[in-house]
Amino acid sequence: MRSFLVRTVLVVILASAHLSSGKSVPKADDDDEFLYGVFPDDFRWGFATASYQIEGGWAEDGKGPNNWDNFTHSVPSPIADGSTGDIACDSYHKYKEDVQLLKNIGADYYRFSVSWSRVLPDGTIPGGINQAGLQYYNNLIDELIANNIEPMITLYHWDLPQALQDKGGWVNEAIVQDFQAYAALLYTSFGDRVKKWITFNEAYVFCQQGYGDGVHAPGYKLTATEPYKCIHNVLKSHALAYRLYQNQFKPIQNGTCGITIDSGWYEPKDPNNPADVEAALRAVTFKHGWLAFPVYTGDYPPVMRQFIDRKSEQEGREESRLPVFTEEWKQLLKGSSDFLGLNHYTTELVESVSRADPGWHGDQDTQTSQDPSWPESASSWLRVVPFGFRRLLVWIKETYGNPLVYVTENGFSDDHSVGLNDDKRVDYYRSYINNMLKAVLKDGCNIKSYTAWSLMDNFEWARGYAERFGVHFVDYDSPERTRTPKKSAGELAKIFAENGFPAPPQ
Ligand code: GBH
Repeated sequence: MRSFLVRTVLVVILASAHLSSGKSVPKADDDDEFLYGVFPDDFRWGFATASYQIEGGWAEDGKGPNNWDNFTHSVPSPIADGSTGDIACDSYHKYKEDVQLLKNIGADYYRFSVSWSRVLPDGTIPGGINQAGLQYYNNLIDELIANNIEPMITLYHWDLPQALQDKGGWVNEAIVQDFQAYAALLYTSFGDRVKKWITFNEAYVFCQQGYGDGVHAPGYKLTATEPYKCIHNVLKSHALAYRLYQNQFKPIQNGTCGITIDSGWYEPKDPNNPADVEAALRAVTFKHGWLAFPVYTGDYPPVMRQFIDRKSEQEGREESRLPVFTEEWKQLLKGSSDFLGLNHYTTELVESVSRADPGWHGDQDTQTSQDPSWPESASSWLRVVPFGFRRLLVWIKETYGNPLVYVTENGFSDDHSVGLNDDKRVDYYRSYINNMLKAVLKDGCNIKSYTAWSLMDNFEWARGYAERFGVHFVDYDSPERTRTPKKSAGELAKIFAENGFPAPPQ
């Protein structure tokens, strides 16, 4: 008993030492070199979209309303251009065309999400299953398979049935059971043909920006505890949905299940200042580790526990704003992902500052910014920093023990004035994919697929249709929502077909 305890304690200390020390990555001298080479033969290429951003058909064939319908319909509009996803790209009617776009580029797979309220109008099984909603996804899946494109499903990409939002959404723990029932319905309905499942897309965004910053649905502002509660319930929901698949579906269906976590890369503003170096490590740990530490170790990162507990105490609170997992939940969480889905777009500089504003931003004691010399996009937050992608991939390798990584999103925004000659997007894809190639060939990262965001221009959340991420141009003025390939579509078709960048002819 005693030696068991000693051993357990030691293992825990060693594991957390390894996990919290995650060295910051030194500057590489080959950052500016273009690496010629190809990915391993089993590497796969694809595109991603999300239900609310492309489908439209918001009130068709029995679909129930969701929190994004409500948010975009509220007055005054919280969306930059006052738009909604009511029609979006009309993919509810045009999915066959979407599949042809994928086929033309030579995509191996398509990552799309299911609109929860389209299949369960009030979010629950007792509230009734909408067969027409299931039929839509069955049709899409069958069309993909008929065209030799593998379906990859995200269960939750931010659109929550309004009936569940009305009960508190992700800050009400009851949602954990609702999500499990929803997951069971999808595994049962589609699992004979779908072998890759992603429970959540970027929980950071809908929890922090939805329940803390208020720029996303449901639009709750300035709450210092809700985003932490939200993530806590998301992690529990993820754990149960993963275990359900692992125990009841995987033995028969043979697929895999994981989670997608977004993270930028964080560079110290002053690399010679140890406080900034530590702050940069804290920033990536608060962003990526918030979700990924529980999934890999069963608990939140030690640095989050330390900072948030201390600040909560200083605020005179009885309890920490960061919730605590019971032993049982830790066990359910630990190892709850067959692969790590990664969404990455940009890099930030981090300064160490002491802050007193309660909440996820202030809790880190950091201030972030971007280098004005980094090339801009149409999105205020997105600058082009290709080497940051490689740094993040190496940090993930070292921090979590070289997990299997699927890059589930990466992309660049411009606006309608750019049209089809999207040279900056071409450069972005070439340089980011090249840095991923370095991560695989030079750094030994275990990355097996790459997903470009996005197949076509779509509803960019709080920015509406003003920012375009697609490799196909969507004409929102035409009732047909005509899709036209941009230059980047041709470039990605070439990279996909050649599996990277084979050496130029000598
Ligand atoms: C991903 O979010 C999403 O998964 C995808 O749906 C989205 O379309 C895509 O990337 C491009 O954004 O300036 O206050 O409006 C990436 C994370 C979330 C970062 C929204 C920028 C906007 C904050 N992005 N956020 S704000």
